[in-house]
This record gives sequence, structure tokens and C-alpha cells, in this order.
Amino acid sequence: MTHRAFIAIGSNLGPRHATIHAGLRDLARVPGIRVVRLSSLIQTDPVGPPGQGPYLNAAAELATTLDPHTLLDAMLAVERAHGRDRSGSERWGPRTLDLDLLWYDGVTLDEPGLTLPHPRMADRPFVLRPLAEIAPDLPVGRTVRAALRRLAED
Ligand code: A4P
Ligand code: MG
Repeated sequence: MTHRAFIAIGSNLGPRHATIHAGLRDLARVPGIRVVRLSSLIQTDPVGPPGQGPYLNAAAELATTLDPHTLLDAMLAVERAHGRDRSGSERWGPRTLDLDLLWYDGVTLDEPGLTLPHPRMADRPFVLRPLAEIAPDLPVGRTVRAALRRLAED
């Protein structure tokens, strides 16, 4: 059974373009994960603690036979392989590669290691802008397009 999933990709440390492309290549090499579509890579202002550089953000659609937990584990392994260091890191601090699971077949989950859909996605323009390029009508409470419009009005 193939499932449809969307992920958010972010980087604001090191060679950001190269890291994002290498991370996606590695993810696509995992048995049971196919990258179906990739948005453009957009430069965004950092949200979070001051003093960190601008991000490149993107979104991708995956087709996967993995369950959500196994998929997230594979994503976290790719983050680690690309130098993601969580030791002593502050919340929302700079990172070489961040892969968040946004949406998986419309499933809702609230477990210690995995919340779906991603709880903050509807408030974050750096997630919604690239996602709107590839999936404007994705239902995340409201549609991605409507969530982005609401943020623009705030
Ligand atoms: N976790 C639970 N649910 C999920 C999920 N749906 N997807 C757990 C991914 N992870 C999930 O993740 C911490 C833990 O969350 C994981 O171990 C996993 O088990 P993390 O990657 O260390 O956390 P994070 O990404 O730093 O935090 P969070 O709260 O997801 O924040 P955001 O919203 O991703 O913020 N500014 C710009 N311009 N662009 C960015 O990409 N990113 C952040 C991170 C801050 N500012 C940014 C950007
Ligand atoms: Mg993350």
C-alpha cells in the first residue's frame, strides 16, 4: 500500500543548497520512499532566537510504503547523516538540515515522538509558501492556500 506524505525541508547552516539536495537524494534511496515532487528552494527570514542566518526552505511530496513512525525515523537518520547536531542546541536554533513530517494521508496522531499533521505548520509561512507551490489544496484543517492567505492578513 502506497501512502502520500508531505515534508518540510529547512537549512540555515553550511552549504544549504547542496545539503538539501544531498538529503533528498539520501531519502529517495531509502527502500519504500519515493520523492514525487519538490518545490523551489526559497530563502526565508529566520523565526526563533536572534543571530542565526537566513534559511532555505522547501517542501516535497513523497510516496511511501513506510508507516509514519518508520518514515520519520528515516528522516531523522538523514538529518543526522548531514551533520544535524541536537546536543545542547536551543529550540528553533540554526541547523544544517531539518526534515519535518507535515502530513501523511490525512492521519491525525498525537504521540510523544510524532504529531500529525505537524502542529505548527499552519502558522509558519516558511512551511506554507513552498507547500502551496506543490499542494495548494491539501487539507490541513483549512487548505494550504487558505492558511497562507490568513497569515498574509494578520
Ligand atoms: N516530532 C513530532 N512530530 C513531528 C513531525 N510531524 N515531524 C518530534 C518531525 N518531527 C516531529 O524535532 C524535535 C522532535 O519533534 C523530533 O525528534 C520528533 O520526534 P526537531 O527537528 O529537533 O525540532 P525543530 O524542528 O527544531 O522544532 P519544531 O518545533 O518542529 O520547529 P519548527 O517549526 O520546525 O522550527 N525559520 C525559518 N525561516 N525556516 C525554518 O525552517 N525552522 C525552525 C524550526 C525555526 N525557524 C525557522 C525554521
Ligand atoms: Mg524538525
